[in-house]
Order: sequence, then C-alpha cells, then structure tokens
Amino acid sequence: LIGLVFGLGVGLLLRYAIPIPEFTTTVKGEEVKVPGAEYIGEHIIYPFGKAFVRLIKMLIIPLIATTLVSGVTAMGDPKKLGSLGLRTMALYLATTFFAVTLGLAMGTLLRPGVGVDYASATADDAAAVQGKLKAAEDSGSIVDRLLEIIPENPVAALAAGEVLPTIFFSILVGIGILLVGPAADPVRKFFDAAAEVVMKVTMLVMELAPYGVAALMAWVMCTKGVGILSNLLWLAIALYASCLLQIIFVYGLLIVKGILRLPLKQFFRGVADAQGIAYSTASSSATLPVSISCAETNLGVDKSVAGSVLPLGATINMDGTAIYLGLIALFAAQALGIPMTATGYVMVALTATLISIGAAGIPSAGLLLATAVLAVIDVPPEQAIAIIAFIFPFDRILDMMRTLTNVTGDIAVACTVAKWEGELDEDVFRSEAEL
Ligand code: DAS
Repeated sequence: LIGLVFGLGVGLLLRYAIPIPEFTTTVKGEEVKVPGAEYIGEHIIYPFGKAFVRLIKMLIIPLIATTLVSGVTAMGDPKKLGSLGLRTMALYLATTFFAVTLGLAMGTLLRPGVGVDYASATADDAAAVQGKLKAAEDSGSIVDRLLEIIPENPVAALAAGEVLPTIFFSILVGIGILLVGPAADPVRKFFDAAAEVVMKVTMLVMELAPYGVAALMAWVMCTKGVGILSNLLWLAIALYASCLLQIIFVYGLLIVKGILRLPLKQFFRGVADAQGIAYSTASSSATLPVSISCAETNLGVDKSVAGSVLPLGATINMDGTAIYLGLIALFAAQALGIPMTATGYVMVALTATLISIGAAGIPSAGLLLATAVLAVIDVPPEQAIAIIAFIFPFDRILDMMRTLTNVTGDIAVACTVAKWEGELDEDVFRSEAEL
C-alpha cells in the first residue's frame, strides 16, 4: 500500500505538476518527440517495475510444478483417493467451472478493459497483436489446442514455460507417486521440500513488492494518466460482483441449501472467521489453520475430512482465482482490441480452471499466473507483461476478495464431502457459531 501511494504520488507529480521538457527519441529510424513524463516513465522507471515482474514470472513454473505435485500427493493413500478423493475433485472442478463462467459473463457484461489504450502504445505492438491473431487463426481447431495440453516432451514444456502442459504433467506425477506408495517416498519428500523452498523464494521476491509496486504505479501514471484508474475500478467491480455471486449462489443456495439442506445463516457465520483471515492475509495457505478450525468447530466437519479436503483445497481449489483469470483475459482482449471467439472463450475457461489448480495459496498467485491465460488468447509476451505490470499495484485489493472466495469454496466443499461420507455433525452445524 505504501508503494502504491508513493508510486501514485511520484507518477502524478511527474505527469501533472513538474514541467518536464519533451525528449526526442527515434522509433524505427524516425525522430519523434515524447512528453518528458512519458519518457521518464517508460525508460527510467518502468525497468525497475519490469525487473520485479520478471522476478515473479521466473517463479511461475517452479511454483506450479512443486506445489501441484505436493498438493496431489497430500491426498494421502490412493485408497482414500477413491470415494473421498474423487468426490472432492469432482466438486472442486464443478465449483471452479461455475466460477470461471461467472467471471467470463461479468467481464463480457461490464467490459472493464474497454478504453485502455494499449494497442496504440506503438505501431509495432499493434502489428504484433495482429500478427499473433493471424497465427492464432492458423493454430488449428479447439481440438488441436486441447491436445497441446499433453506435452510430447515434459522437460521441454517446463523449460519453455508452457503452463498447461506443466500442470497436466505435475498432476500425473503426483498420481504416480500416490500409486507407487512408500517406495516413492523420496520423490514425494523431494517435492514437498521443493514446494517449501519455492514458496520461500516467492516470499523473498514479494518482499520487494513495495518497490516494484511503486515503480509500476509511477510508470502507469506517467504513461497512461489518471484516466486509466477507471478501468481498474471496473475490473475490481467485476471481480467483487462475481465473487459475491459465487459465494451466495454456488456455495449458499446450490451447496448449503440445495445439497446439504442446512441453514445458510449458520454456514456464513461458521465461515466468517476464516473469511476475515483470508481477506486480511490474501493467502489461502496462511488461512488454512483457521479454515480447518471453522469447519470442525463451527460446522461439524469431522477431522478426517477437514484434515484432507481443506489442505488440498487450499492448494488446488481456487474459485476466486479462476474468476479473476477469466476477467484478466477479457480485460486484456478488450484493452488490446483482440476479438474473443467462441474457441477463445472455451480455451480461457479451460485454462483458467486448470491454472487455478496450479496457483499456490500465497498473495498475488493468481496474477502471477495470468500470463498463461493471456498466452491462450495470443497476447504478445511484452504486452502481457505490461498488462500484469499495470494491474499489479492494485492486485492486493483484488487478491483479498478472491482469497476470501477461495477459502469459502474450500469449506463449502469440505461440508459436502463430509455429509456424503457421513462425517458431518449437523447439530454442530445448526448451533450458532461464536463470531
Ligand atoms: N492469494 C491467492 C490465495 O491465497 C489467490 C490469488 O492470488 O488468486 O488464494
């Protein structure tokens, strides 16, 4: 927040208060005059912000590969993978699919990216976007795009930073470890430790967030001006509205009323503490102990279910993040003037669902992985970095709401699985939870 305010101040001063002479620079051999603030923003400030975003992009593949393998093996013994595991996974995928659909619908309705002048940034960017679009049309049918999720060479896919094939391969490795059993313990322990290491490195990088956010915020103000904030406001409105709808309709009416046939009021009182921690920490992992305590103490979920479904959910079930990924894709498409085709919508929905599985339960994980969804609608990498860099300074306020949604979804699924496994004490659920 300090970085955000500081960057906002510096950017506004440079753009509106301090008279800075025009700079002359050459674009494609031609001399062009650039307003001083824009030149300083683009060539002096942005590199610091870009360095921060690159640090984050550096972590994407390691984060997905380690946390996903570790998350899948956290399911415990393959026999548990049976009814409980499959029911849990089926429910996670169902709630996430509803979430992505909600996010895409809201993004289409509110159109938060319209009016962001990215495509006109430079002529060659626009050409790059067109070029990518042409390539996209030639990239074959939806079936070809889906087949691309299966990596012919997983190491090459990891090295190339291809997110979907990495997710696909990581889930298979996790299942393989489970099926091999104790003999695979060294591999399982390696991935558990590697996940911890990568999370720690991510936390280190996030220590730089105030400086990165300040640079990115100042760059946005210098180059785009305050008008751009209205687009971010619409993005926030679209996200908060979609998350509230997901919480009220999917978790409330569909799951608690529809499937559990239990009182809504007690559910929302029961999850309130976990929601408060999720909103303030913006981290599902940090909220996990409170989620487990709320599920057991307030909602009557047996320890055996809470102890397996919730840690898994904190790693692979992120409905708020899935909503966000769908919204970011539409935001970028609208900002860059990339038309969204039906194939585009399907690929974004599938990618957002799969990537929300791979996102770690740490602050801004959802935004870190958004580049993979932007790649699916063929946003040129430089433009993707610019969009992520532009949103990053504001991501915290968005992350708080999507983490609250993620955690609420995890607990709703835990109650349902507990009910189906006959491990839900409905008297505890019905009792008034202490707030
Ligand atoms: N902050 C992530 C979480 O902990 C969610 C996200 O970044 O999208 O759930």
